Amino acid sequence: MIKEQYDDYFSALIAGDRAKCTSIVKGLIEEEVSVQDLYLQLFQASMYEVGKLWENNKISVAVEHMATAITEGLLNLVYPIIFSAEHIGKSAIITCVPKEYHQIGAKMVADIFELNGWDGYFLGANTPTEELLRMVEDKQPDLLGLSMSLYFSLGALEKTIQMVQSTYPQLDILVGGQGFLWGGRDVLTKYPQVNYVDSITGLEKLIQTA
Ligand code: B12
Repeated sequence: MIKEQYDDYFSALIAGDRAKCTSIVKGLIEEEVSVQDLYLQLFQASMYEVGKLWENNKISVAVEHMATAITEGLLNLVYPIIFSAEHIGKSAIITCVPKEYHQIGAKMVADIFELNGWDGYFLGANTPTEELLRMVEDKQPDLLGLSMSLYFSLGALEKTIQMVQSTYPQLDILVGGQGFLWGGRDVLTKYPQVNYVDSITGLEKLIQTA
């Protein structure tokens, strides 16, 4: 279903046609396409394609910003599905590491927790570690998810892990994001309780077996 609509959706996305993108997504939701497929095959695939065009100077920064803003808005269309799951009394905090502005992937991760009955507290981009610690103190989550899209955020990620673990050594931490495509996973072996998960598919398997 998504395959047939993808090209039309992508053209509308880079043309800034919000109405058309919205109508395609609403149609797919009505056809009961799963949230996971919508996230991976439509939103993630199109943003990766936007990234390639941007990297190769085929679209401007302004078009990339517009496509990002449209995608962030469209994520809200699935909220009625996401928040309809029965809650099971578990919670996760999901955030981007300091100086990391790529927040769509992290938002999807928080949504997958909600879809599986957890409270998924999403803190967004560039969260200062002191503020994160305050939130952990307040919410006492079962799990912390850290998102890193840039390889050069690895130092910030390690610092965040060290600060969190100095106060909450037992807290399970999941890390993910495209930053790890360039390496960095070996660094994680130094830290107990920290696991890398490559996608929301892997995440869902992990949540369901936890
Ligand atoms: C949109 C975008 C931006 C926007 C982000 C705005 C926003 N509101 O999010 C802005 C304009 C801010 C931006 C800035 C930059 N960007 Co940019 N950006 C992108 C773009 C086009 C899309 C990102 C996106 O939304 N992807 C879709 C999401 C759904 O995918 P995802 O992040 O991979 O998330 C999935 C998984 O990775 C995983 N996941 C992610 N986090 C987590 C966390 C956990 C716990 C788990 C379990 C899983 C998980 O699950 C998600 C769902 O499957 C990408 C291209 C691309 N390939 O993604 C480049 C890209 C990420 N950007 C890139 C770069 C280089 C930059 C800049 C340095 C550019 C510059 N010179 O200024 C700056 C850095 C800013 C900063 N300090 O963060 C590079 C990164 C290369 C690298 N890894 O080092 C990319 C890949 C583009 C490219 N091909 O060169 N960018």
